[in-house]
Amino acid sequence: MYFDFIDKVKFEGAKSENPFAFKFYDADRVILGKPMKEHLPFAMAWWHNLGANGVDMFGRGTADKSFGAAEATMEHAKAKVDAGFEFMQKLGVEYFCFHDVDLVPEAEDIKETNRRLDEITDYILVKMQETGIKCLWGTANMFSNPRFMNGAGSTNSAEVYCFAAAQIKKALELTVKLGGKGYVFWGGREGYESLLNTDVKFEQENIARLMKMAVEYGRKIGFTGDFFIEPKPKEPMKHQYDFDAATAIGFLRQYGLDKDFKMNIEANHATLAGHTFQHELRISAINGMLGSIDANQGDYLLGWDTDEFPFDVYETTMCMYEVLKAGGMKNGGFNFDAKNRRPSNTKEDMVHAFILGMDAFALGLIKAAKLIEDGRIDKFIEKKYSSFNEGIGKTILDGTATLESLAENAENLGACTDPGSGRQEYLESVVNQIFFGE
Ligand code: XLS
Ligand code: CA
Ligand code: CA
Repeated sequence: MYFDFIDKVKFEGAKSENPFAFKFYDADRVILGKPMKEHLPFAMAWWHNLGANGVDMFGRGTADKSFGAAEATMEHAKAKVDAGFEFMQKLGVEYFCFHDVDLVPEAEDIKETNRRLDEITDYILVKMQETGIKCLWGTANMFSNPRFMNGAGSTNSAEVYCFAAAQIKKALELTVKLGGKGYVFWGGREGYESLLNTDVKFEQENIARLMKMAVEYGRKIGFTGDFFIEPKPKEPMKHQYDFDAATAIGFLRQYGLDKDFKMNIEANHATLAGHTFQHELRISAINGMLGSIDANQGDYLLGWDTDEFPFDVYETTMCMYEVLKAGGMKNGGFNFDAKNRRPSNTKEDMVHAFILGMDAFALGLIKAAKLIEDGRIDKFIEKKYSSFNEGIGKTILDGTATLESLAENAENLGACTDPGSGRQEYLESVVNQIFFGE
């Protein structure tokens, strides 16, 4: 046992001062007809929770993630599985997400890496059967190995491209083996630093070719879930091709990949792109592409990917508002792609972080449901566009209007038309009333 200081973390309510209890996440509480745990399929990110030790460019790690085994060994890989499953069980987290190289130490030879992956996933499968814990999505890490310095799908080297293909092939096989509901393409180093040395068109076409091969192979081996693109505007490259949801959706449509792919939206990536988290979710949802969520938050004072545990309840509320409005996410969940701050370096801190994140999303769910039940925001928006329900507006929507008919109408309207107030401040006060009015 690695987390012997806790039993199963329980819901104790908002007044509880127990640091190892949920204050708001009550798995079986029904909200809008569904228990919280069905609204919120939480997932543990293997890489952060079991791997991130606080190392940064100024200093070594501060947290011990050895789990009692020597690092870079298969014993360590297994200890991570044991610790991960104990952690998920105790927190009531029902899913995990992984990169290939999160699971085992990468060998020099890809055949040996794959053998290790087979061994560890056999071990993981047993744990999954014992606990009922499931895989949300898998992915391939095509950005850490130096061979990917010029990209994976966007590399200049056909040989490196083969390595990328080999990793995707294996990661897809593992995702199918573990019953994963999704397969993620995060852009990694698919981007560029300088146009002086880059053929953008060539690189983007090659990325699309790789994705097409992935879809073909995935479907061939029985992958029925969703492929996801996870947009991010920068970091590690200066320009990442999957800048934001709108860009990624345009790319998928251009290359005929839109039937198989959806978006995996990460909060911190949205803010790096100069958008709100809610904006990225809305753009995905209105295009039928809200696939899954990487649940974290960034820091508005910092221009990089801080991957903090979500704590801002306004943000989680607006996220849940979008998810509820979209009718949930078929193959998606809420993956805590988040890490403890460097000085929060104990096992207790790992537990606090998940309690914080799960409570923040539970509160977001409760408040978003109230906003929807309250109905004032919906009513306002309906009324705002109501001029399109009749008269000249209706002719625009039903397609009978022409530029001439509209122009003629304008000529008869006189000097000025008032479109009506946007009432932003009023609506913001409604949100605060829902938050604090009881
Ligand atoms: C990095 C990404 C990455 C993806 C999975 O910024 O968030 O962790 O989620 O490759
Ligand atoms: Ca992510
Ligand atoms: Ca991130």
